[in-house]
Amino acid sequence: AIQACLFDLDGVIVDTAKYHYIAWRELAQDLGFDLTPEQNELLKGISRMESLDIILAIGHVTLSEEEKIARATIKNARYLELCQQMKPEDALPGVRAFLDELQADAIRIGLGSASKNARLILQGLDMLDYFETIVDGNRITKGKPDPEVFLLGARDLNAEPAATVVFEDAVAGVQAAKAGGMLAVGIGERTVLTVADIVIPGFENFSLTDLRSQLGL
Ligand code: B16
Ligand code: MG
Repeated sequence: AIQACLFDLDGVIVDTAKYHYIAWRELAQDLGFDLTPEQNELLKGISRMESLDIILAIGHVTLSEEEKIARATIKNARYLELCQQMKPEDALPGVRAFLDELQADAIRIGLGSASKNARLILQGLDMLDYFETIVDGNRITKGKPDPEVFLLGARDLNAEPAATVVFEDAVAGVQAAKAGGMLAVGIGERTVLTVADIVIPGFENFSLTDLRSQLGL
């Protein structure tokens, strides 16, 4: 039986990637190069400072550690400014109904995100109350694809990894779930999320019954 479900935030609960992209692109342009939407894909599920390193490599720019922190701080302030437009109706289609179903079935719910802004975002969506535990970028020492984020979440919820389902849109996140011995539901495309147990386009028209039958549980 499914004991717990752990959700990634960006790309699963809400589309914040578009705001990350605007803020990272401004940082790149300030440094004299552009960032394409395809390059932005590489940053999904990756921590803030690792994302910055990837972007600097794309632009062939080298910065001192101080300068990197300063740039990342400006990027985050801009990102949070953009996130202020976020409203409860910005939760991705079907997510709320799915969480309601889990709650009604007494399946425990947690968040496993690389973001240090996870609480703020959930607050903006008015969805904090769904989550019994939040494991975010402030708590973890190793980013996805390391399983730490989801193992901590399962432990907080007293769930066995093998009875825990992770919902993830990023390749690194699906890998993290599998490395932790969990069931992984990819949100996106099968061609991209190759190691997921099942892949769905989103939560619209997806019920707990569908989850159980597709996982063979
Ligand atoms: P922050 P997730 C990740 O969140 C995003 O996908 C990734 O693009 C972002 O760089 C990372 O959070 C860190 O975010 O700058 O807010 O700490 O998908 O793991 O929920
Ligand atoms: Mg994500």
